Amino acid sequence: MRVIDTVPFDDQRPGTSGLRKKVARFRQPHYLENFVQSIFDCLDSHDSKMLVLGGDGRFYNREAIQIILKMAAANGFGEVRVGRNGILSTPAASCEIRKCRALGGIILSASHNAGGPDGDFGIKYNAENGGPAPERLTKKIYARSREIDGYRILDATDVDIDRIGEHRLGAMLVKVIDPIENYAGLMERFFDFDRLVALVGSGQFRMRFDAMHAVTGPYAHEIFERRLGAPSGTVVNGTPLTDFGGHHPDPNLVYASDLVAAMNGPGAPDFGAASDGDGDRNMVLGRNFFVTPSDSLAIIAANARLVPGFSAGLKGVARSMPTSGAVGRVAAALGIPCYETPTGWKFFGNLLDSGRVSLCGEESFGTGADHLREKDGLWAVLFWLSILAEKRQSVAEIVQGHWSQYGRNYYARHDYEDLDAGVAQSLLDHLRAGAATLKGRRFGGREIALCDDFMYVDPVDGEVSRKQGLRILFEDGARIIFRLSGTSTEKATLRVYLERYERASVPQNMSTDEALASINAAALEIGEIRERTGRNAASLVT
Ligand code: G16
Repeated sequence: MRVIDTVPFDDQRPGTSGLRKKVARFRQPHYLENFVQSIFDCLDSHDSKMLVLGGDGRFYNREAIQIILKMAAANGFGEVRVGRNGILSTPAASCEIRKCRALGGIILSASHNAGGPDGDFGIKYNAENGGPAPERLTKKIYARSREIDGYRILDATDVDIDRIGEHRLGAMLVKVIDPIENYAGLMERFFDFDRLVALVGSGQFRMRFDAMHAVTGPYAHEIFERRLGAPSGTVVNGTPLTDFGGHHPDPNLVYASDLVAAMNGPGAPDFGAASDGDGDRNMVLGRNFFVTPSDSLAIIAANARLVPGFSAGLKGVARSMPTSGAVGRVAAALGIPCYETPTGWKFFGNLLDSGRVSLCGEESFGTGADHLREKDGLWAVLFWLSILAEKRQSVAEIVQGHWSQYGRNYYARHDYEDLDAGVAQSLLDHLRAGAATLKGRRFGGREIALCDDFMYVDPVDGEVSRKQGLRILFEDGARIIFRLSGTSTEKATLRVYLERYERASVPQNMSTDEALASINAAALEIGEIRERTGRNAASLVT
């Protein structure tokens, strides 16, 4: 065991979901090691405890795993369970941590960000509940990273992580595990696989799942094709590649354009879905039809009783603040609470652990439940298949039926990417400074009822999170939210969330652009977006 002298880096503050940086930054001498040692130093006691380790297979995944294994051994862990080939999707890692009662886990991923030598890399710590480290821990890790002066590492040869088996690294046991088995088993218990086989394996129903050359490929082949009997070829781009084939593994209408084209073209399948780099996001499509993540969450809530995993009904639901209010309307009809949290899956952890909610989701293509403590892309796809198996309607009919019962929340997120960080921050600061003066002003025929900076008080531990996004609420229920992304690695991304509600009695046939045009115009004006950024429009609309 060697103790290596080091000096702190000043940029190791975890963002919305762990530490994300360019690969080149992570490969700088001591950079990864400093952060890993900072994590280890902040855990209560890890002597002889178990750690779960894996990642989404992106460039630098394998090297990072070898370093972390040697550091875990030198830091006194008793056992590390690592996914074969270094692979573990984020939901599968959450599943392993919970199943083997590990102290926690390290997941190597920059999620939907591009990979490869010039792309992004990331590292996040998940706690013993299987969920992302809560803010009090990420703050502690950051503080530790600012003062670290050494890290411990074992001098040893690399461990063979490509075959299932057991190895010794000093006194520590390394177990190379099948990354799929426990996760697939959990899905079999949550859903009625016989019913799904009757749909997916019937030969009458066609689906396409795009794994985007990211981590879900092997999971999707196993679950959809082997266990549910979908024809081979249902899963496309199913081999994980270190650079995701040069694409952004981000399941949205822009980056999953091949899937979108297939779903909108002649002979389109009945159902399409995609997942992201580390398998926690999902996008759901019907023939010529896109389901917004916010609507998907609401529709899952409304159909919860269709799956064995929710046979007792929902205890409550939660959505991140920028996510549309659609799920809240379902919760009100069911008579259950709907919690509103800041952006970041970590904020759902306490609500799930305390049994307050069973289902949660975010506008950023994330949906999940109390079966794990991470959002879960394949789970959401299996849920949609369960709804389709029961209703035997098209995706479009299911969504339109939902709107005709609950009304429709027209919704879009406008991203202004690659902004100068100072410019983006000053735009937010300006809004913050003027927030108090906006009440009562009218934009596009709507009056502003409230403008504030969202603050969250965790109902379980009382922890307060401030400055979680500028909210502009209009009297008719329309909203504009401004916040900066916490997952960009270099420049800043301004996110502007637009929403407007129409009652069930009104025809729901406007396009989203049309429905939100005046709200977008108000956002441009209130935020002085053109003047401050030089942009006339968002670079990405989802
Ligand atoms: C992460 C978080 C999500 C969050 C998303 C976007 O997802 O886990 O909770 O909604 O980032 O965050 P931001 O708006 O700050 O960029 P993922 O899939 O990237 O891990």
